[in-house]
Amino acid sequence: MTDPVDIAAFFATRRAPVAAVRVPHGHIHETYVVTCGTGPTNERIVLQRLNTAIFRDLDALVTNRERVTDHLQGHADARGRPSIVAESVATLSGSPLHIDDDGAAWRATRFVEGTHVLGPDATTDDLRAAACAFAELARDLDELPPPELAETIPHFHDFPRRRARLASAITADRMGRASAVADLIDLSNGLGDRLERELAAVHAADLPARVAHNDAKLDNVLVDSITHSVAGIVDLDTVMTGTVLNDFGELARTATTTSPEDETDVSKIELDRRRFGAIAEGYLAGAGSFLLEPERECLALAGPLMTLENAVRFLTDHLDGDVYYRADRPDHNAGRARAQLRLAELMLAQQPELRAAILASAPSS
Ligand code: GN1
Ligand code: MG
Repeated sequence: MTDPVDIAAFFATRRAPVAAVRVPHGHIHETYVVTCGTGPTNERIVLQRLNTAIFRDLDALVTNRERVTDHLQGHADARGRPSIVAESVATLSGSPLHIDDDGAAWRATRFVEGTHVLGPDATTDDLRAAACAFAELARDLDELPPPELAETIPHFHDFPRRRARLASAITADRMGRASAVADLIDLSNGLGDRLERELAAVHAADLPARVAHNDAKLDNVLVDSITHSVAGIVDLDTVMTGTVLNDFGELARTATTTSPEDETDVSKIELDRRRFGAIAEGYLAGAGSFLLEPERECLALAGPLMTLENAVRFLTDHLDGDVYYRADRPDHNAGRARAQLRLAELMLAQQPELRAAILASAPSS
């Protein structure tokens, strides 16, 4: 096993790396916080071993990140505020990545001291601020000069295509797991058909292309531990073309319930409409006139869309044999799918209430 402390020594830190702690966040990359030096002048970096089976085009990853970071720095400077993006730390030879002896790619950013990521204990004020920050990010990135950002994962949020992949995984049934999860397959198909009908009714396919974060989970938001203001948005790997549904929906998926993504007792999963109201208020306030009427019209379906898409992806991975997401046990992805299906079901059942919350949040013009 490669020692992250040894890898960190290839990066241009001011002090020598001394200790690394693995961070449990994320299903894809391996993430460590590395302390460099000791005593009050120590420095910390976030070091990541990238999953190149999933992010195959490292040039696209690096170039997108640089373009997004530079653009957002310009906006931050104009507002006299620190940037929302953590500073990258290059290698000693000035490269954005270190490739180790096994061919693995590593990158580093400066740890933003005095902050923490939002979790289930986030207050409605935190949620409002986080949603506002994601909307502002989309607004700022709307002015990103051409060319279009590279597609780091092709067809990432193509829901019909994700469903088609699930159908192939069911047919192939490589692990012989399909019959044991027949209830999940049925539920996924039923909710998927219903959602596609509802999306068609509001013409969701005609929504304008936007630059989206595309992984707008609550725990990708850093807040100042004292003031609670948003100090950063992390995980820029999938910042690329999308729609507002992708980010608002991912926020709704992760912020409107306090249950974990892999809750095993689905009867505990609740949709907290106060929390939904807070993200609707924050997102609409942050977006302002940037958000067009047809986008607002579809917004209540964003949560079900992203929640169901995640369920479909987890279920597919369960049937494929857990090749995509890190899994702690053989039924982990099935459990994640079951929990996300339940949440999607609640969100679809409460569409009138969610629509009303969005209407109530629309800033008066
Ligand atoms: C993955 O690794 P992480 O937690 O940042 C996935 C997201 C899913 C999420 C589910 C590149 O994100 O799309 O929504 O798991 N990222 C990728 O928790 O597939
Ligand atoms: Mg991610």
